[in-house]
Parts: sequence; C-alpha cells; structure tokens
Amino acid sequence: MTTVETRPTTATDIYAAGGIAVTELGEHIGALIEGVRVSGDISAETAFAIRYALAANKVVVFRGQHHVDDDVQYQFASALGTPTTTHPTLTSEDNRTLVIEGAANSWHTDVSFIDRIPKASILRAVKIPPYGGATTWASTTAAYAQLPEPLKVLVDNLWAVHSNEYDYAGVHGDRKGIAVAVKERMQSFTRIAFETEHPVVRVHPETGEKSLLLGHFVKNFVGLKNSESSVLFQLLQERVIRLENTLRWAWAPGDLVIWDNRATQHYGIADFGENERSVHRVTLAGDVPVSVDGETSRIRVGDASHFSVVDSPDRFPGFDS
Ligand SMILES: O=C(O)CCC(=O)C(=O)O
Ligand SMILES: [Fe+2]
Repeated sequence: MTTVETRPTTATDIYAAGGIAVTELGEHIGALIEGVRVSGDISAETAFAIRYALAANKVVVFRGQHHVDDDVQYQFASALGTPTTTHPTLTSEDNRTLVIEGAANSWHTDVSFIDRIPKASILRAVKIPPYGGATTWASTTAAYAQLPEPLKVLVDNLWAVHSNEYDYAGVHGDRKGIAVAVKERMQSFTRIAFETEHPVVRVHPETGEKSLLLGHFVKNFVGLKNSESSVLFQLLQERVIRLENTLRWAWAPGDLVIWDNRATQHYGIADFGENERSVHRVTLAGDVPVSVDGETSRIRVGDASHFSVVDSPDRFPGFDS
C-alpha cells in the first residue's frame, strides 16, 4: 500500500502546520508573524509557512528577536532559501551581510540591475536612532492590479533598462549615509557595470500575480525617448508608492523584517538628523523575471553569477490570479 503525502493547501492550514500566527497589518501589504523564534533550526513546515505568509503579504515582521546577530540572521536566511553574497559589486568582511549606515532613501527594488533579481531581503536594524529612521515598503502587485485597463495594456508590452549607474550602495551614493557604508565597511570595491532589460510587468513565480517592476535603477524604457521614459516612469512610479499600498515600520530593538523583492519597492526614511542608524541585510537568491508573454529578462552588460545562483521557485497553492 502506498502512502499519499498530504501537504496543507490553504493559508490557515499552512500556518497551523508551521506553528505560526499571521496578523495582517494593512489591506495590501504587511503582516506580523508570531510564534516563531528566528533561527536556522526552524522546521521545514515553519519555513514553508513563513515563505507562504511572505508571498501572501509581501512584507513580514518578527518582533522580540533580541537574540539575533549576523550569524543567526544568515542561518535563518539559509532556512528560507539560498543566500546571495553581499552585493554584485561590493564585498564585506564575511561576504554575506550588507551593512548600510544611514538610510537608503530612494524607492527601489533591491539589485534590479542584474538578471537574477533577489527574491527576498531580510533586514535587521542594529543601530536605531532615537527618532525617525522607519522603513516603508510598497506593494507592486497592488499597483498593477489597480491600473485602469488601458494602462495595463500599455505596461504589459513595456520593457525597462535597469542599470547600477545610480546604485545607492555604490560610489555615486548621494543618498544619506550610504557611501559611508561603502568607504568604512567594505574591504574591496570593484566597480562592475550591469545593465539588464526587464519586463515592466513581471509574473510572480510563486503566486502568478502580476507586478510592476520599476524603482530607481530604471534608466529608460526600451524604444522610448529619454524624455518620454521619464514622464511615463513618473506616472507609473506614483502608482507604486500610493500610500494605501504601503507599510511603514518604525524599528524597535529585536525587530526583523523580510520583504518579497519580487512584489515590492522600499525606502528608508532619512529623518533621524545626525543620529546614527545602521541596518544589516541578508539577501536571498531569486529567479530571472518572466513577462506576461513568458519572455525572460535579457542581460545587456554584466555577469552576476559570482553574486548569486538562480533560484528555482515553487508555485504556491491558493493563489489564482
Ligand atoms: O534604509 C533602509 O531602511 C532600507 C535599506 C535598504 O534599502 C536595504 O536594506 O535594501
Ligand atoms: Fe534596498
């Protein structure tokens, strides 16, 4: 007699099997996860429940995780996927953790200038200023879903060139504090140019949802004049950062946040004066984006294989878009 393995297929059952409680923080984005002590030793059921909650809510927050240091953060990341190295053009001491001193105060999707855009980022605030320094995330799936039909038709066929020319983590960092991280914390710095054409509408590999893939690494749209690109970019980007589609999180000690980098943009708010602020990020490898027509992103310049493997995503049950 053969045994048929039955995996839960509804969110309620998946969370129950993983032993987690998931509380939504807004209509379109954000959830609090309770019932788990963050570590590399979580069970397969708990890891799956966290990944499912992340796909469903785009950003998940864990509180009270005071025991987490860089090692535990990395081990936890490894239980949820395959960590990347620090960054495509930067290395840090352990080549695992990206340390950002200050705040990345520009709307972006992490590392969108390469083909294999990371699937998720795991962030921990290490130095929390006495005021300010919250991070805000926006749902790029809600932004797409809310577009009027004529704009959906337009973006479904649109491609964008993403480039690290304006990378906040690089030498050109004019954003508050980021260049400091590079100068002080990074051992070696080799500037490598990356340029990739991505579909503006990306189909999420786990949920099938469509999202707008934009953010500050976008240089221009394929086939459009620069002036046309900038007007259209502004129009679409304003749709992404609509306040109703965002979650703003004011950090407390012991907080750890994961975002789905395939369905969000984020912004670190630089409103903490001269106070110190430092956040540590571990990043998970992702797959190459796929358009609504099934076409994959095209590399123009740069090979990111030293940064990250290409992840093989699962399709999750219960999402029917
Ligand atoms: O400064 C922040 O809160 C955001 C940092 C950021 O962009 C990142 O960790 O990828
Ligand atoms: Fe970022």
